[in-house]
Amino acid sequence: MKKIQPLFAALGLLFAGQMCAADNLEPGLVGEYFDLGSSLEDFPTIPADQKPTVKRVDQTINFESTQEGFHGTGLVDFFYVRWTGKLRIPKDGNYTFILESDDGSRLFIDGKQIIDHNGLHGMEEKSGDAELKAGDHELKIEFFENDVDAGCKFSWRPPGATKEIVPATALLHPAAAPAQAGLQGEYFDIGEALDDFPTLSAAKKPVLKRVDKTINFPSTQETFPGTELVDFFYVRWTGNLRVAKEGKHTFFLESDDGSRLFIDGKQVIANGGRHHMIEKSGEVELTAGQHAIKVEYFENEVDAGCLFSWQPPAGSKEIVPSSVLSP
Ligand SMILES: [Ca+2]
Ligand SMILES: [Ca+2]
Ligand SMILES: [Ca+2]
Ligand SMILES: [Ca+2]
Repeated sequence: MKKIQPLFAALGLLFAGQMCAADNLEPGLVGEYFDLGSSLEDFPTIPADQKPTVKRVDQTINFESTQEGFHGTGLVDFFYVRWTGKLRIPKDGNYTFILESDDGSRLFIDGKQIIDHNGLHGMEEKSGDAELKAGDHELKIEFFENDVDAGCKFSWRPPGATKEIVPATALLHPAAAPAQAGLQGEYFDIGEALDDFPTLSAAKKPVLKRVDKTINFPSTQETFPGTELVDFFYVRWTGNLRVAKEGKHTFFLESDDGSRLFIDGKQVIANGGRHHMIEKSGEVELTAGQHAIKVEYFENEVDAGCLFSWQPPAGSKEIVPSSVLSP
């Protein structure tokens, strides 16, 4: 059994991940924990603009009674928790829900109260039934602790099944917004002629910091796109490159004036010195996954441009797309 269980757990997670990817939901409920600081006899009224003391995703609501800090939150007494998200019902039928809590708790499905287990009490159960259609339903659970012991467990009994803690695969919340794509660009105004990459003092601050989706700046004598920089500047782009398929990757930097590329701290392209729009390339074997990337570029004067391209294994040459870059 010991060997089999992790496999089942892994498959379960994989399945849950695939199931949720399409509708942008992830397992678990959003838990908002409020420290209230004074005794409670029933559910508090929380002002809409009050920020929670702790906000996190709880995979299940299966919190044993404790007199210590409440399961990683540091909250001991006089607190209130609101869990929200979706309840994924696998098939139509009559579902029994059970809240066991110290002190009060209550359950809402699609805005309708199913369990009212309020007031001050020990770790006691209360149940409620709901006739539900297969699919996702709005879920809200509230819980408060006055003092001494605190615990809260949310279980169900689906049609024809036995009582169990409602699993994370049935509790969902909207996925966080995907991480911004592109590279972090730091633009430095050097203010004097440059023969090559400048050495910046640690104290030197960029005049501009932004995320550039791609490095795709054709040559111009005007201001460098989106900046006020014309001449005598230096740019450092940093972030991660996501490689889909292991193999030989060719990278290209075409720039006026100099540029260079580092991957995982190793220089892949040297295109330094003063020059017109000239392209240089470098090849590197990369494993699938994330790689640290740094592109440096400087402009002395007159024309300024920088283009960063690649040719992945079995692909054609293109500007490195924002979808594989993260700042
Ligand atoms: Ca307590
Ligand atoms: Ca209590
Ligand atoms: Ca220029
Ligand atoms: Ca130039």
